[in-house]
Amino acid sequence: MPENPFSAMRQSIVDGAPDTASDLAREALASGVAPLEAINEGYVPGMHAVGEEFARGQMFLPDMMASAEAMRAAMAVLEPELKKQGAERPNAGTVVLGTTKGDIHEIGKTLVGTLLTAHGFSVHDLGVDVSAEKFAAKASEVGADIVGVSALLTTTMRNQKGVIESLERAGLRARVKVMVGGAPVSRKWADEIGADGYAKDAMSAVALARELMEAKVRLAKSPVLESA
Ligand code: HCB
Repeated sequence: MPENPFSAMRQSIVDGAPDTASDLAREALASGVAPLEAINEGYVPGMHAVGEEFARGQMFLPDMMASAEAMRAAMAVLEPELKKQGAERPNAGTVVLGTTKGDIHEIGKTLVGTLLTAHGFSVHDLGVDVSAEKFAAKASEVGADIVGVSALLTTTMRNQKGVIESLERAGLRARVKVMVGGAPVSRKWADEIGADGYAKDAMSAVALARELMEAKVRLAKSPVLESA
Protein backbone atom coordinates (compact mmCIF):
# COMPACT_ATOMS: atom_id res chain seq x y z
CA MET A 1 0.00 0.00 0.00
CA PRO A 2 1.25 3.53 -0.70
CA GLU A 3 2.16 5.69 2.32
CA ASN A 4 -1.01 7.75 1.90
CA PRO A 5 -3.53 5.35 0.34
CA PHE A 6 -6.44 7.81 0.33
CA SER A 7 -4.46 10.42 -1.53
CA ALA A 8 -3.35 7.75 -4.06
CA MET A 9 -7.01 6.70 -4.51
CA ARG A 10 -8.03 10.31 -5.09
CA GLN A 11 -5.24 10.73 -7.64
CA SER A 12 -6.21 7.53 -9.50
CA ILE A 13 -9.64 9.10 -10.12
CA VAL A 14 -8.18 12.45 -11.21
CA ASP A 15 -5.81 10.59 -13.54
CA GLY A 16 -8.65 8.43 -14.89
CA ALA A 17 -6.63 5.27 -14.17
CA PRO A 18 -8.99 2.27 -13.67
CA ASP A 19 -6.26 -0.32 -13.10
CA THR A 20 -4.59 1.75 -10.39
CA ALA A 21 -7.98 2.55 -8.83
CA SER A 22 -8.96 -1.13 -8.60
CA ASP A 23 -5.50 -2.25 -7.44
CA LEU A 24 -5.61 0.32 -4.62
CA ALA A 25 -9.11 -0.86 -3.65
CA ARG A 26 -7.95 -4.48 -3.47
CA GLU A 27 -4.86 -3.50 -1.43
CA ALA A 28 -7.00 -1.42 0.92
CA LEU A 29 -9.38 -4.33 1.58
CA ALA A 30 -6.45 -6.68 2.12
CA SER A 31 -5.01 -4.29 4.73
CA GLY A 32 -8.31 -4.03 6.60
CA VAL A 33 -9.46 -0.60 5.39
CA ALA A 34 -13.28 -0.41 5.54
CA PRO A 35 -14.75 -0.17 2.02
CA LEU A 36 -16.87 2.87 2.93
CA GLU A 37 -13.81 4.66 4.29
CA ALA A 38 -11.97 4.08 1.00
CA ILE A 39 -14.96 5.45 -0.92
CA ASN A 40 -15.53 8.50 1.29
CA GLU A 41 -11.91 9.41 2.00
CA GLY A 42 -10.29 8.41 -1.28
CA TYR A 43 -12.44 7.98 -4.35
CA VAL A 44 -15.33 10.45 -3.85
CA PRO A 45 -12.95 13.38 -3.14
CA GLY A 46 -11.31 12.43 -6.46
CA MET A 47 -14.68 12.80 -8.25
CA HIS A 48 -15.21 16.18 -6.57
CA ALA A 49 -11.77 17.36 -7.71
CA VAL A 50 -12.61 16.26 -11.25
CA GLY A 51 -15.91 18.20 -11.14
CA GLU A 52 -14.09 21.32 -9.97
CA GLU A 53 -11.43 21.05 -12.69
CA PHE A 54 -14.16 20.49 -15.31
CA ALA A 55 -16.04 23.59 -14.10
CA ARG A 56 -12.81 25.65 -14.35
CA GLY A 57 -12.24 24.41 -17.91
CA GLN A 58 -9.07 22.56 -16.87
CA MET A 59 -10.55 19.17 -17.70
CA PHE A 60 -12.71 18.07 -20.62
CA LEU A 61 -15.50 15.56 -21.18
CA PRO A 62 -13.23 12.62 -22.19
CA ASP A 63 -11.18 13.19 -19.00
CA MET A 64 -14.35 13.19 -16.91
CA MET A 65 -15.42 9.95 -18.62
CA ALA A 66 -12.05 8.35 -17.87
CA SER A 67 -12.41 9.40 -14.21
CA ALA A 68 -15.89 7.86 -14.10
CA GLU A 69 -14.39 4.65 -15.52
CA ALA A 70 -11.76 4.62 -12.76
CA MET A 71 -14.48 5.15 -10.15
CA ARG A 72 -16.46 2.26 -11.59
CA ALA A 73 -13.37 0.00 -11.44
CA ALA A 74 -12.84 0.82 -7.76
CA MET A 75 -16.53 0.34 -6.98
CA ALA A 76 -16.52 -3.07 -8.70
CA VAL A 77 -14.02 -4.21 -6.06
CA LEU A 78 -15.63 -2.46 -3.08
CA GLU A 79 -19.36 -2.93 -3.74
CA PRO A 80 -19.52 -6.72 -3.15
CA GLU A 81 -17.84 -6.19 0.23
CA LEU A 82 -20.36 -3.50 1.18
CA LYS A 83 -23.33 -5.55 0.02
CA LYS A 84 -22.28 -8.64 2.00
CA GLN A 85 -23.24 -6.86 5.21
CA GLY A 86 -26.91 -6.60 4.14
CA ALA A 87 -27.37 -10.24 3.19
CA GLU A 88 -28.08 -11.49 6.70
CA ARG A 89 -30.53 -8.77 7.71
CA PRO A 90 -34.34 -8.83 7.59
CA ASN A 91 -35.87 -6.57 4.91
CA ALA A 92 -35.69 -2.98 6.19
CA GLY A 93 -37.95 -1.69 3.40
CA THR A 94 -38.35 -1.72 -0.37
CA VAL A 95 -36.75 1.05 -2.41
CA VAL A 96 -37.04 1.93 -6.09
CA LEU A 97 -34.04 3.96 -7.18
CA GLY A 98 -32.97 5.72 -10.37
CA THR A 99 -31.53 8.79 -12.06
CA THR A 100 -34.05 11.13 -13.69
CA LYS A 101 -34.93 11.39 -17.35
CA GLY A 102 -32.23 13.11 -19.42
CA ASP A 103 -29.49 12.39 -16.88
CA ILE A 104 -26.90 9.62 -17.21
CA HIS A 105 -24.93 10.20 -13.99
CA GLU A 106 -25.00 6.88 -12.15
CA ILE A 107 -22.11 6.71 -9.69
CA GLY A 108 -23.79 8.43 -6.73
CA LYS A 109 -27.14 6.73 -7.32
CA THR A 110 -25.45 3.32 -7.48
CA LEU A 111 -23.54 4.04 -4.28
CA VAL A 112 -26.80 4.96 -2.53
CA GLY A 113 -28.27 1.64 -3.75
CA THR A 114 -25.26 -0.32 -2.52
CA LEU A 115 -25.37 1.20 0.95
CA LEU A 116 -29.13 0.74 1.24
CA THR A 117 -28.64 -2.92 0.28
CA ALA A 118 -25.85 -3.19 2.84
CA HIS A 119 -28.27 -1.93 5.48
CA GLY A 120 -30.96 -4.47 4.68
CA PHE A 121 -33.14 -2.60 2.16
CA SER A 122 -34.42 -4.41 -0.90
CA VAL A 123 -33.35 -2.14 -3.76
CA HIS A 124 -34.72 -2.06 -7.31
CA ASP A 125 -32.28 0.05 -9.32
CA LEU A 126 -33.84 1.30 -12.57
CA GLY A 127 -30.56 2.77 -13.81
CA VAL A 128 -30.23 6.15 -15.50
CA ASP A 129 -32.39 8.33 -17.78
CA VAL A 130 -35.54 6.98 -16.12
CA SER A 131 -38.93 8.48 -16.97
CA ALA A 132 -41.33 9.56 -14.24
CA GLU A 133 -43.85 6.97 -15.41
CA LYS A 134 -41.29 4.18 -15.12
CA PHE A 135 -40.55 5.14 -11.49
CA ALA A 136 -44.27 4.98 -10.68
CA ALA A 137 -44.84 1.71 -12.56
CA LYS A 138 -41.97 -0.01 -10.75
CA ALA A 139 -43.08 1.38 -7.38
CA SER A 140 -46.52 -0.09 -7.98
CA GLU A 141 -45.14 -3.44 -9.22
CA VAL A 142 -42.86 -4.06 -6.22
CA GLY A 143 -44.96 -2.32 -3.55
CA ALA A 144 -42.23 0.22 -2.86
CA ASP A 145 -42.01 1.99 0.48
CA ILE A 146 -39.58 4.58 -0.84
CA VAL A 147 -38.64 6.00 -4.24
CA GLY A 148 -35.14 7.52 -4.44
CA VAL A 149 -34.56 9.96 -7.27
CA SER A 150 -31.12 11.19 -8.27
CA ALA A 151 -30.35 14.24 -10.45
CA LEU A 152 -26.89 15.64 -11.13
CA LEU A 153 -27.78 18.42 -13.56
CA THR A 154 -29.63 21.65 -12.85
CA THR A 155 -31.58 20.91 -16.03
CA THR A 156 -32.79 17.47 -14.83
CA MET A 157 -33.59 18.40 -11.20
CA ARG A 158 -37.08 19.45 -12.20
CA ASN A 159 -37.77 15.89 -13.33
CA GLN A 160 -37.66 14.89 -9.66
CA LYS A 161 -40.87 16.87 -9.27
CA GLY A 162 -42.23 14.98 -12.28
CA VAL A 163 -41.67 11.69 -10.43
CA ILE A 164 -43.70 12.93 -7.47
CA GLU A 165 -46.49 14.02 -9.81
CA SER A 166 -46.42 10.66 -11.55
CA LEU A 167 -46.78 8.86 -8.19
CA GLU A 168 -49.73 11.14 -7.41
CA ARG A 169 -51.39 10.35 -10.75
CA ALA A 170 -50.93 6.62 -10.08
CA GLY A 171 -52.60 7.01 -6.65
CA LEU A 172 -49.41 5.87 -4.89
CA ARG A 173 -48.22 9.04 -3.20
CA ALA A 174 -49.95 8.40 0.14
CA ARG A 175 -47.98 5.19 0.73
CA VAL A 176 -44.71 5.86 -1.13
CA LYS A 177 -42.14 8.21 0.40
CA VAL A 178 -39.84 10.14 -1.93
CA MET A 179 -36.22 11.01 -1.20
CA VAL A 180 -34.12 13.11 -3.54
CA GLY A 181 -30.40 13.72 -3.95
CA GLY A 182 -27.62 14.68 -6.34
CA ALA A 183 -24.97 17.40 -6.46
CA PRO A 184 -27.25 20.39 -7.29
CA VAL A 185 -30.10 19.21 -5.04
CA SER A 186 -30.72 20.75 -1.60
CA ARG A 187 -33.12 20.42 1.30
CA LYS A 188 -34.78 23.65 0.13
CA TRP A 189 -35.39 22.13 -3.31
CA ALA A 190 -36.77 18.96 -1.73
CA ASP A 191 -39.24 21.06 0.31
CA GLU A 192 -40.15 23.11 -2.72
CA ILE A 193 -41.14 20.08 -4.81
CA GLY A 194 -42.88 18.27 -1.95
CA ALA A 195 -40.35 15.44 -1.50
CA ASP A 196 -40.27 13.70 1.89
CA GLY A 197 -36.54 14.17 2.33
CA TYR A 198 -33.14 15.09 0.92
CA ALA A 199 -29.86 13.26 1.50
CA LYS A 200 -26.47 14.81 0.78
CA ASP A 201 -24.63 11.49 0.53
CA ALA A 202 -25.14 7.74 0.63
CA MET A 203 -24.87 7.32 4.42
CA SER A 204 -27.36 10.16 4.95
CA ALA A 205 -29.63 8.42 2.43
CA VAL A 206 -29.58 5.28 4.61
CA ALA A 207 -30.39 7.33 7.74
CA LEU A 208 -33.17 9.14 5.87
CA ALA A 209 -34.62 5.88 4.49
CA ARG A 210 -34.75 4.50 8.05
CA GLU A 211 -36.53 7.65 9.27
CA LEU A 212 -39.01 7.45 6.41
CA MET A 213 -39.74 3.80 7.24
CA GLU A 214 -40.32 4.71 10.91
CA ALA A 215 -42.69 7.49 9.82
CA LYS A 216 -44.59 4.98 7.63
CA VAL A 217 -44.92 2.52 10.52
CA ARG A 218 -46.13 5.32 12.85
CA LEU A 219 -48.71 6.38 10.26
CA ALA A 220 -49.92 2.81 9.74
CA LYS A 221 -50.46 2.50 13.52
CA SER A 222 -52.29 5.83 13.82
CA PRO A 223 -55.90 5.47 15.10
CA VAL A 224 -57.19 7.68 12.26
CA LEU A 225 -56.04 5.18 9.66
CA GLU A 226 -57.16 2.17 11.69
CA SER A 227 -60.71 3.45 11.89
CA ALA A 228 -60.74 4.56 8.24
CO1 HCB B 1 -21.10 15.33 -15.43
N1 HCB B 1 -21.50 17.09 -14.69
N2 HCB B 1 -21.83 15.90 -17.15
N3 HCB B 1 -20.49 13.61 -16.08
N4 HCB B 1 -20.13 15.14 -13.76
C1 HCB B 1 -21.22 17.24 -13.19
C2 HCB B 1 -22.45 16.76 -12.43
C3 HCB B 1 -21.00 18.81 -13.08
C4 HCB B 1 -21.41 19.41 -11.70
C5 HCB B 1 -19.53 19.20 -13.41
C6 HCB B 1 -19.27 20.68 -13.30
O1 HCB B 1 -19.59 21.43 -14.21
N5 HCB B 1 -18.70 21.13 -12.20
C7 HCB B 1 -21.88 19.34 -14.28
C8 HCB B 1 -23.33 19.72 -13.94
C9 HCB B 1 -23.51 21.24 -13.89
C10 HCB B 1 -24.92 21.63 -13.63
O2 HCB B 1 -25.86 21.11 -14.12
N6 HCB B 1 -25.03 22.64 -12.79
C11 HCB B 1 -21.79 18.19 -15.25
C12 HCB B 1 -22.05 18.31 -16.65
C13 HCB B 1 -22.25 19.73 -17.18
C14 HCB B 1 -22.12 17.19 -17.51
C15 HCB B 1 -22.45 17.19 -19.01
C16 HCB B 1 -23.61 18.10 -19.44
C17 HCB B 1 -21.15 17.53 -19.75
C18 HCB B 1 -21.26 17.69 -21.25
O3 HCB B 1 -21.73 16.81 -21.94
N7 HCB B 1 -20.82 18.83 -21.72
C19 HCB B 1 -22.79 15.69 -19.26
C20 HCB B 1 -24.29 15.40 -19.05
C21 HCB B 1 -24.68 14.02 -19.49
C22 HCB B 1 -26.11 13.71 -19.07
O4 HCB B 1 -26.34 13.27 -17.95
N8 HCB B 1 -27.06 13.90 -19.94
C23 HCB B 1 -21.99 15.05 -18.18
C24 HCB B 1 -21.46 13.77 -18.27
C25 HCB B 1 -20.70 13.14 -17.30
C26 HCB B 1 -19.99 11.79 -17.51
C27 HCB B 1 -20.76 10.83 -18.39
C28 HCB B 1 -18.65 12.07 -18.14
C29 HCB B 1 -19.73 11.36 -16.03
C30 HCB B 1 -20.82 10.42 -15.44
C31 HCB B 1 -20.45 8.97 -15.58
C32 HCB B 1 -21.33 8.06 -14.83
O5 HCB B 1 -21.98 8.38 -13.84
N9 HCB B 1 -21.34 6.83 -15.34
C33 HCB B 1 -19.80 12.69 -15.29
C34 HCB B 1 -19.28 12.89 -13.99
C35 HCB B 1 -18.49 11.75 -13.39
C36 HCB B 1 -19.46 14.10 -13.27
C37 HCB B 1 -18.85 14.51 -11.90
C38 HCB B 1 -17.39 14.87 -12.13
C39 HCB B 1 -18.91 13.52 -10.78
C40 HCB B 1 -20.29 12.95 -10.43
C41 HCB B 1 -20.10 11.84 -9.43
O6 HCB B 1 -20.05 10.69 -9.80
N10 HCB B 1 -19.88 12.22 -8.13
C42 HCB B 1 -19.75 15.76 -11.55
C43 HCB B 1 -19.14 16.77 -10.58
C44 HCB B 1 -19.77 16.74 -9.21
O7 HCB B 1 -20.80 16.15 -8.98
N11 HCB B 1 -19.13 17.39 -8.28
C45 HCB B 1 -20.01 16.34 -12.95
C46 HCB B 1 -19.57 11.28 -7.06
C47 HCB B 1 -20.86 10.73 -6.43
C48 HCB B 1 -20.49 9.76 -5.31
O8 HCB B 1 -21.57 11.83 -5.87
O9 HCB B 1 -23.32 13.65 -5.95
O10 HCB B 1 -23.32 11.78 -7.69
P1 HCB B 1 -23.06 12.23 -6.30
O11 HCB B 1 -23.98 11.32 -5.38
C49 HCB B 1 -24.00 11.41 -3.95
C50 HCB B 1 -25.02 12.41 -3.38
O12 HCB B 1 -25.39 13.43 -4.29
C51 HCB B 1 -26.17 11.57 -2.91
O13 HCB B 1 -25.52 10.36 -2.50
C52 HCB B 1 -24.49 10.06 -3.46
C53 HCB B 1 -23.45 9.17 -2.84
O14 HCB B 1 -22.75 9.76 -1.79
N12 HCB B 1 -27.25 11.18 -3.85
C54 HCB B 1 -28.50 10.81 -3.43
C55 HCB B 1 -27.22 11.08 -5.19
N13 HCB B 1 -28.38 10.67 -5.66
C56 HCB B 1 -29.20 10.47 -4.60
C57 HCB B 1 -30.53 10.05 -4.55
C58 HCB B 1 -31.13 9.98 -3.31
O15 HCB B 1 -32.41 9.58 -3.23
C59 HCB B 1 -30.44 10.31 -2.15
C60 HCB B 1 -29.11 10.72 -2.20
